[in-house]
Amino acid sequence: MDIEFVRSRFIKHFDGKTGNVYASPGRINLIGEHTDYNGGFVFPGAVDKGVMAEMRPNGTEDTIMAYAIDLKDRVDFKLSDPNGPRASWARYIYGISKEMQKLGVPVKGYNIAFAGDVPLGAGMSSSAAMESCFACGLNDLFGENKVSQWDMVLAGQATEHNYCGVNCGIMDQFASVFGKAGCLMRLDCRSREFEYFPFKPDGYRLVLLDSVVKHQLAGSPYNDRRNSCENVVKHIAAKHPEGKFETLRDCTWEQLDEVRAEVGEEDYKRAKFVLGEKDRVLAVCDALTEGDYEKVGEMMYETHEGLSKDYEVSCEELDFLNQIAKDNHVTGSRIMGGGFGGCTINLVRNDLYRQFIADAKKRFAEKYGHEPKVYDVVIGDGSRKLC
Ligand code: GAF
Repeated sequence: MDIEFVRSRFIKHFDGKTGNVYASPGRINLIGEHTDYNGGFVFPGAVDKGVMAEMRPNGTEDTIMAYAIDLKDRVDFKLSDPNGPRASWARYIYGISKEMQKLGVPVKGYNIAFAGDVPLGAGMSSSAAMESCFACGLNDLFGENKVSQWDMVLAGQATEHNYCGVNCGIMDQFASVFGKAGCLMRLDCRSREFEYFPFKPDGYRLVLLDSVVKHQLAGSPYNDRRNSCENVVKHIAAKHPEGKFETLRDCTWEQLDEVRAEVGEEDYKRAKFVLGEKDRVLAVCDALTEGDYEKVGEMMYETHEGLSKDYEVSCEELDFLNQIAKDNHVTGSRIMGGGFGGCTINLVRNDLYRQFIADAKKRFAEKYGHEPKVYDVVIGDGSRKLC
């Protein structure tokens, strides 16, 4: 994807004039899944794939003319329309525009054409890439760049909550806005403090295997998982009126055990996964600092097990890809992102890489009739204006 490609479509679909071009990436996450909305830690990085948009004020009060280049779909709508557009991609534009207005940005009518190369439904957060790209553009075109990076992260998250039906955490939008080439970022989702970790594993590489099974987070089991976690916190808080319990981050293993019978086995198992995952992120950061990639890999397998058996966000295809990784002595492998399809992320020794990929393609195709897609991870920069 390059600027000239997006620009040529922008010119063709609107009045021949050019605008400004912005880009934002999708993300990977080494470890720390479903911990963000539980006040825990995550360890993502931006990727070299994302969304690029050309945008230009069109002189109207609040008419947005939007063109999704990849879908060849055009939708025009007014920001004052209380319902907004129906097309799911256009709701991201409507939602982020409304959220930026709430932050005091005087958004007026504009034209926008955008394209992306983050694979859809792969768990690499194409939606956060859209939100942060559009937020970056609106901040620049209408807001004199006064909105902070964190406020843009929160505006993206609010877009998911208020216009797209997904009660997500802040990991994806954070990674897309703050990403830095060559670095993973450890984020404490409660305090919002974060640290860049240069990531260049000597002798290993990260590769994603995309099952091409599509997940659908909206109005879905994702929100159920979040409700389960919140339910456990509510029960623990009721038992300990002296304490302050906002998220599972505030809860101990003992407190979780105390409410096991009353919350039921399903919610218990989900909360158990989250408590373990919080510790695993910190253990992985320590292991990375020591250059102990085998330890990092062990934790990744543990996460997969928990996401599959306790959190129940895996599927047959992802469990199969994980098994293939084990069979090929891959150092670490796990589901990445929200789950219910998408990718596994694999930390693999350079000398095992070729054989692993060949075996995964062969066995997956034999079982499911198509090969998994393979993406070598390149850690790239966050949201930016290109021209
Ligand atoms: C999705 C959500 F959008 C994130 O906030 C996060 O919860 C993730 O699933 C799971 O870690 O990508």
